[in-house]
Amino acid sequence: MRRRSRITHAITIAAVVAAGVPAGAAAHASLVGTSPPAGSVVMRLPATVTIRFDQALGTVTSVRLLDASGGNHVSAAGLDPRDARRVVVRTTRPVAGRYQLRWSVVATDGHRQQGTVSFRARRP
Ligand SMILES: [Cu+2]
Repeated sequence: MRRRSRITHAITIAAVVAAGVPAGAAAHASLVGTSPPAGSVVMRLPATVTIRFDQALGTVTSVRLLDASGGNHVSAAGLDPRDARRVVVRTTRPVAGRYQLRWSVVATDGHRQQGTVSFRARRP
């Protein structure tokens, strides 16, 4: 999956360069990090979880924040209106335990990116 998307991206860059357009025009977004960070243990689920990329995004396709029993704790998710590199996720119904933050976005070059990050909350 990851390899395939890299290959697709390389082909896109090659096509853009061949067309004489600067390669920088093909903005490809990579995950910079999340808050809470991957693998971290927080006291409680924060009211806002953020996902940061190195390039502006076009669309947030889906964001889920799943607890150990599969319950979704997202009340709203979307691009930060002041910074299109950031996805802001409002959370709800905090519980203790492991969370999986699953995101799917489309970068401004039209490429879909998806991933999962896990963290834990000590208390509800
Ligand atoms: Cu791309």
